[in-house]
Amino acid sequence: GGSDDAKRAAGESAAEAVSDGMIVGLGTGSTAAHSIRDLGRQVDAGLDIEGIPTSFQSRELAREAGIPLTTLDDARPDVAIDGADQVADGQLVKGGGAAHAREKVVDAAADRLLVVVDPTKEADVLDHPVPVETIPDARQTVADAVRELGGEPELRAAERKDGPVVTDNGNLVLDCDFGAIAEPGALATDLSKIPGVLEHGLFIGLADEIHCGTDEGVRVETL
Ligand code: DER
Repeated sequence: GGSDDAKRAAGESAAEAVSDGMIVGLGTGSTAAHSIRDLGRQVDAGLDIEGIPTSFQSRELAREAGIPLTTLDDARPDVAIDGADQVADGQLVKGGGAAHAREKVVDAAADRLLVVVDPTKEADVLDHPVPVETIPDARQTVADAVRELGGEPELRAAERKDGPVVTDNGNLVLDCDFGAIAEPGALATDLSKIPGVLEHGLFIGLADEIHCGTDEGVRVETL
């Protein structure tokens, strides 16, 4: 991935948009982690916010950073800050951290979604494999349906555990390579219809700003 300096620049740029009294959706991944750490420093300095985490990882990081937490049972985010695996024309592929089901709920509930990336995530056309979270029993029928749509599904293997990655929701992830995705909106709709699919990593029409960190500074695109 991109340089940590670029990721930090993006993360801190988005964190600047957070002000007193806000409820903030806290995204998952190494770039959003910089936003969480920056917000923690701002909370130490007196910023009055509450965070809604999007994964086990972002919740633990927010607790370490000292950010008071709440949930969607009690609040709605004014702004969410989250990373992406790829951005093209304002549309996202997410799910590198297998957290995209809860991320999409929080990101969609936010008034504004600020996406934090480095230049390695930017593309002209989305062509990154799309993570699809499936209930375990439906893995094969979902894989069949993905192939029908022209994708090549691959069960995401865990690193330091024998067998597959298991999500915070107890499900499995298929990384589905469709090559270049000409109509991401249409594919998103088709994937959502597959029985057994809990959520997929195409985030269509959700991003409001893209903060792209470079070694020279941050480029902010408002959508
Ligand atoms: O899992 C996710 O959706 C993350 O946001 C991921 O897409 C980006 O993670 P990174 O900032 O570590 O590259």
